[in-house]
Amino acid sequence: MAETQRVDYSTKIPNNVGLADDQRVLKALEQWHPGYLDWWMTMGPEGFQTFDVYLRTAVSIEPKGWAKFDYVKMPQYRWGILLAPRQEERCVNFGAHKGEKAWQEVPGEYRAMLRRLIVIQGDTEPASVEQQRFLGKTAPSLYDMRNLFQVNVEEGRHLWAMVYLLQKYFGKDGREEAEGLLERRSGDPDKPRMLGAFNEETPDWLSFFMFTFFTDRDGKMQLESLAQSGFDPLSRTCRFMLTEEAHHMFVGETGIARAIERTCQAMREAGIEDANDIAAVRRLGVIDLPTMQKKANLHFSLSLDLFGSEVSTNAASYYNCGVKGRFQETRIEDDHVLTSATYAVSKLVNGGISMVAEPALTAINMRLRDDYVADCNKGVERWNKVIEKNGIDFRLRLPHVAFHRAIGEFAVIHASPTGEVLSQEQWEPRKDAWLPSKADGEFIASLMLPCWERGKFASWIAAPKIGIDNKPGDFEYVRIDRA
Ligand code: BYC
Repeated sequence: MAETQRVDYSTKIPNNVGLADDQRVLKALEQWHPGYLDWWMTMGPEGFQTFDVYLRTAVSIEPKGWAKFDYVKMPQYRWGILLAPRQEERCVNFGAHKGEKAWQEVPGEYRAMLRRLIVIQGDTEPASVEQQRFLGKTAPSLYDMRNLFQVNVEEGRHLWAMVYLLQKYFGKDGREEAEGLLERRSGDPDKPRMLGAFNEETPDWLSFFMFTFFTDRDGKMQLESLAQSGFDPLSRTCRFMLTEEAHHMFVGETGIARAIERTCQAMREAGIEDANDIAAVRRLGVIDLPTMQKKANLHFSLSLDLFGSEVSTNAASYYNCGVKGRFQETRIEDDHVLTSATYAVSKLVNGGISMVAEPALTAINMRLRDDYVADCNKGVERWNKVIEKNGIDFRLRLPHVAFHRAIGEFAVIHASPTGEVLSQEQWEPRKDAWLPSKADGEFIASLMLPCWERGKFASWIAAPKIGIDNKPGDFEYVRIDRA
C-alpha cells in the first residue's frame, strides 16, 4: 500500500507510509517494538495498564474525522506512523537552499545535524511519559485520568514518529539512536534524558497541568519550526504531531483554569477577599492563587531553557542549511535568508538587562522564544479572565525571561520575576516567595487525593464545561470497577 490518507491497520504497526511494501523498515520497527512495549510496561502509567480507557486513536490524516474514540487497554493502543499528506510542489522555504525542491532523502552534508535534531525531539517524548507515570494514582477525576493517559499514549506515538525517521533514513546510526531512546531515563543521574526540563519531577497534578501548558507549548513551537524543514519527511511527521499536540495544551490550559475557578468559588463562598491570605484559602481545601503563580514561574522558566541560547550558531546553521525554520516561516514577510537582517535580543550589559541588535540568523532561538512568550501570555490572560469574572483582585503574570534560568544569557545571574538583577545574598532569602517551596509542595501533595467516582471531582478543581467526545458529565472515562 502506497502513502495514503487512510491508515493501514493490516501490519502490526498502523501507518500511512506504505510499510507493508517496505520490508526493511517494517522489520526494523518490528524488532524495536518489543523493547518499546517493555519500556511502556515498566516506565509508562504505573498501575493502570489493565484498565479500559476511553481513548482517541488516529485513523486517518484528514483534518476532519482523523480520530476515533473507544475503550482501549493502554498496552494495546495502536501506536502508528502517520505523516501529513505529501505536497508534490513543496520547496525549501528558507536559508541557502531556498527555492530548491524539498528533499525526500537526507542530504549527506546535513545528516549529522538532522539526526541530532530528531534524536533530541524523540528523547523528550518518552521522557514526559516517565515524568508523569505516577499521576494516575492521584487523579482528581476519571475525566482527568483519561486525559493524562491520552497525553501519555500520544507522546508514545510521537516517539514512534521519530523512531520511524531514524530507522528509515539513518541506517545503522539511526537504529542505534532508536535503541538509545529506550535506554535513557528521566532524572537518572547516569543516563538522563537530554534536555533539562525533562529530568525534573512532575510530582502533582498542578505540575502536570503547568507542564502541559508551558512545556508542551515549547513542543508546539519546536514542532512548528521542524515542520518548516526542507527535509520533507520530518516536516510531514511534525505537521501530524501538531494535530495531537493541541489537545495536550488544552489539557494544561483548562486544567489550570478549572483549579483557578474552584479556588475563586471557594473564596467567594467563604467571603475571603484577600487572595494573598494563603492560610485562610488553604483551609478551604483549594490551591491559593499565589502558589499557582509560583508554579507558573517554575514551569515557565524551565520551559524557556528549552529554547537554547538566545544567540546560537547551531540555530543559525540549522536555518541556513534549511533544516529548521522559524515559527510560521512562510507567513513572515522578509527575505527568508537573513544574511543582513538583525533581531533584538535581551542580553546582560554592564550588569543590567538590555536589548541588543544581533544578526537575525544567530538570533533564531530568541525569536522563537519571543513567539512562545506571546503565545503563553494569551493563555495567562484567559486565566486572568476567570479570576476577574469571580471578582477577585489578583492577576497571574509571566515572570521576566531572566528569572531562574539555567541555559543562555541569564544562566549566570539571579533575577527577580520583574527582571531586577540580584546578588546571591539577595536571591537566597527571597527565592521561596517566587518558586514553590518544600512547604508548598507538601500542601499541594495533601490535596492530591484520588477521586474516581463517576462525575465527581477532587476538592481543588472544578468540573470541565464539556466532556471529551461530548460525553455527559458522569461518563466512565476509565473503567476502574471492571478492571
Ligand atoms: N538542556 O546553541 P545552543 C516537546 C545544549 S519539547 C540541555 O544554545 P541550540 C515535548 C545544546 O544541545 C521540544 N542542553 O542551543 C514537550 C548544545 O550542546 P552541544 C523538543 C541544552 O542547539 C512536552 C549547547 O547547549 N524539541 O516536544 O541552538 C512533552 C549549546 O546550544 C539545552 C526540540 O528541542 C537544554 N535545555 O538549541 C513532550 C527540537 N539547550 O551542541 C514533548 C530540537 C541547549 O554544545 N532541538 N543545550 O553539545 C533543537 O532545536 C535544539 O537542539 C535546542 C537547543 C532548541 C534544544
